[in-house]
Amino acid sequence: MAVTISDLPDLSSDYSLHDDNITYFNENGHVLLRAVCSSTEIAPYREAIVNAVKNHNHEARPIEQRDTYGKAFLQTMNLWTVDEKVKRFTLASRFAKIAASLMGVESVRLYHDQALFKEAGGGHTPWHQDFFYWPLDTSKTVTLWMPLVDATSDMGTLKFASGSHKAGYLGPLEISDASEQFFDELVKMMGFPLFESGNMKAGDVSFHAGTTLHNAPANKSTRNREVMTIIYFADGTKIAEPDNPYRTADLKTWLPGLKPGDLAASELNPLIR
Ligand SMILES: O=C(O)CCC(=O)C(=O)O
Repeated sequence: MAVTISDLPDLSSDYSLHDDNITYFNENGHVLLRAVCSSTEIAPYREAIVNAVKNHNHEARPIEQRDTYGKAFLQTMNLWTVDEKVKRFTLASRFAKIAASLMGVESVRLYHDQALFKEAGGGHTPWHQDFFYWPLDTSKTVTLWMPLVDATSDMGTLKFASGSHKAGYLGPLEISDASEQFFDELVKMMGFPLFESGNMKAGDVSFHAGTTLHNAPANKSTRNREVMTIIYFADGTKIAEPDNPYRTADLKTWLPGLKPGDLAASELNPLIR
């Protein structure tokens, strides 16, 4: 029987984040936290998110006919705005409080959520910095990345270049073969240690900063890597002048009605406490 809203577990209780986790995040630009949700908590949300992806993702091309970006994952964005059950997940205060603590801020706003399902046989995710896409005048951004199923490393869990966030914004490269090649060389040249997330249980979470270089291997397994992500930024952030077409498009889509210099606080960016 399908999950109803009243079946969904309450995700407002605190996760016990340790100072060590925060120190690690500040040093490395990413941190892996185990069991942010229990398997019992995650199961009904998984059902809701998988159904929402089925209803709202319209990719119909076989993997072989897509480019590198299209092969990497089925991307379905801002599901919280179209599905009340997903909304309960995306706006959960347990997650937002971790995000705020990691960034050392009072409170956070939502940028957007996105389901990223790397299909069985799906391709690698090239090296990139998320910040390339965002017209936000801050370094205080963080992405929550949570598998909804147990994800083994051969399904494509994330790899991070530790400490790369401290190098700041490294240039206008969208997720592509070119970003993979450029940043692969840069990672080697700069000698950033690599951190592979390895096997993750459903409900484990990695958080990474907006300028942390990351990629993911292909999904060599026969199972879909079902992942939900939520992007947060510090409350009080202003909108920066977009300097590439992706940032211009993001401004229109995720910060509707706002312009450079405005507080990033549209109706799509609720404060989450
Ligand atoms: O899930 C992936 O393969 C990539 C995820 C990613 O780049 C992100 O969440 O910022």
